[in-house]
Amino acid sequence: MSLAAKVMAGDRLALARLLTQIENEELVGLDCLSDLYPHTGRAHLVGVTGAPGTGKSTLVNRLVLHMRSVADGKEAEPATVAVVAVDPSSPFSGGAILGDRIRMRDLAGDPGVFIRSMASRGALGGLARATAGMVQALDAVGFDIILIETVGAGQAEVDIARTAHTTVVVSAPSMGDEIQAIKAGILEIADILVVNKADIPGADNTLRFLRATLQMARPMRYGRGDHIRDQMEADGVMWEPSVLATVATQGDGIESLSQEIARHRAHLRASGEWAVREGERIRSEMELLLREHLTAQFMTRQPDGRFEEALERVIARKLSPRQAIASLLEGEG
Ligand SMILES: Nc1nc2c(ncn2[C@@H]2O[C@H](COP(=O)(O)OP(=O)(O)OP(=O)(O)O)[C@@H](O)[C@H]2O)c(=O)[nH]1
Ligand SMILES: [Mg+2]
Repeated sequence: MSLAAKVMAGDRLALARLLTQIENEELVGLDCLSDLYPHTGRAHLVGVTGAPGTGKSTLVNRLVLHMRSVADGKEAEPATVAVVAVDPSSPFSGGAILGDRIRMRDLAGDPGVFIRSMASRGALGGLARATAGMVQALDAVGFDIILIETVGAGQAEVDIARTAHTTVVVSAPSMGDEIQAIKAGILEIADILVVNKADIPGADNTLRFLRATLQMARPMRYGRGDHIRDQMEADGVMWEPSVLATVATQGDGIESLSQEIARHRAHLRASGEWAVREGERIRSEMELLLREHLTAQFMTRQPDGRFEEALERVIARKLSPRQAIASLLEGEG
């Protein structure tokens, strides 16, 4: 049986192996992913992002437990859930992965749950690509909901969160996260805002601050001239991001969060935004692949040292970047 067939038959070991191949960008894994691609497109992809230590993993763990314990909509069975946790592997947080795994132990043995941690070694661009690939594989095998945990510290993480249908941004009181979140442009991508650690004094301030900021940011959020969105705004079917308080360690607010995630999915479906986001997602994935492919092709065709030579001339201000690229491209033909 081929790897793709095994994975589709529900072989978890084969799935784990495939995810490793995708993470390492091995050709066999990427080919297998192409075979699985026609089966993707059904899962609800939910990004959970926020500053380090805000409680994302604890929250995700609780969410999974909750989602596995309630019926999914009209269907009698609970939704099946997969988690992809992207852990920054700085020397200081090396223990985080182990910690996450221990917290996830409650879920071991449930065939409706699959959890995968990956360390962010190497380039973040590669990480975003690997994450997208792993999510596609989990989508293809039929998980209803895929939670993607990333540390929202910069643009690369924001890009990962952007591959989701629904983005949950997690803050915690008195950590200066609010400012950081705005800096990283993370508020703009939030469909749901969570103030976790609501048991800590100061949580009310954070809630108020985020609600006020959201009000101010709103006119800018969809002001990009996208006519479908403009029309949706005019029709009054625009999603209003909500701000929820949770205490992940105690499970407080988890049910509301889970319901809000489901409500957002229903909104995306009903408004047509699901298809819009799907189109944007796939377009940016294809454009990224094309860019990488063309760049790699161009670089391999360059005689040794020619690009570096041009780079030096740009650094010395003898050429502009535009002129340098134009002359390199000219030299090609
Ligand atoms: N007081 C309080 N502590 C919490 C709450 N949720 C999580 N914590 C604690 O906060 C710490 C960080 O929790 P994690 O779930 O690992 O946070 P994280 O955002 O996943 O962290 P990174 O993945 O390292 O960015 C742990 O010690 C948790 O027990 C909460 O609601 N209240
Ligand atoms: Mg975590």
